[in-house]
Amino acid sequence: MTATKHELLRSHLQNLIERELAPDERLPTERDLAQEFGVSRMTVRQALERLENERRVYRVRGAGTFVARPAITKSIELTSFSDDMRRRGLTPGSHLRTAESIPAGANVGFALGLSPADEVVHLERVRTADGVPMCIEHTYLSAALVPKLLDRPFDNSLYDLLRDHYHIRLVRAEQSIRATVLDEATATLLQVPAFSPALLVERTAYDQRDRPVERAMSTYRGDRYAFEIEVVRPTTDGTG
Ligand code: 16G
Repeated sequence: MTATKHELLRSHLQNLIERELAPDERLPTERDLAQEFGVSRMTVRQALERLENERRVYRVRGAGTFVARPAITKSIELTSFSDDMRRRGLTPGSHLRTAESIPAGANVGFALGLSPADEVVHLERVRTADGVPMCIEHTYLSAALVPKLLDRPFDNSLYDLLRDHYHIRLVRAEQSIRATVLDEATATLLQVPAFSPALLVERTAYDQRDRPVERAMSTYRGDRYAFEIEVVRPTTDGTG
């Protein structure tokens, strides 16, 4: 079966974006593409609009269509504490304070789709960056999904452990971020004055089969942590 003009145009554009052009370089004009592929300008425009909606190109009125920078920022990726610190050029660390198997209770149970009496593994860890405490994490995992987890060492990344030993990859999460102040005990652990501001991030993370696997409450020092959130204005009309 031979490729249609449409398909040829699409794969040509894909090749331009992925291989031939660098970010912020201009694509050929609609007119040139239409001529080259023997299709209408409307067809070219639709193909470009689609790429624009996928945020692989952007258009500047009167100037043309440009290759977008790969739009991945921390905010739209599901990352682990270890990933975040390494990206900042810091060495991640962890002090395990609690590791226990307990009943889920109402809130954690609800988040993980369990009944309150079902067992969860609870870990409390002080997370460090270059040895400096950055965050206190309470993590709850559905015990049935991670048998014998408590027999394993927790010196390193929990997400790596889940992936390597349980074939669980966390692929998406629901997350909320709110401001809080540190009580005295938590402030001591984080080596800051009591009642310092902090960020409380609550996360329910789902695996590749969309099972809720982890409920986590992470309290980050407000003086050392910022969340970057990329916001994108939706494309309202196709006229560029
Ligand atoms: C992040 C997650 C936490 C997860 C941890 C795993 C947030 C708010 N929390 O801190 O849910 O347990 O990473 O990190 O993003 P690890 O793989 O380095 O142990």
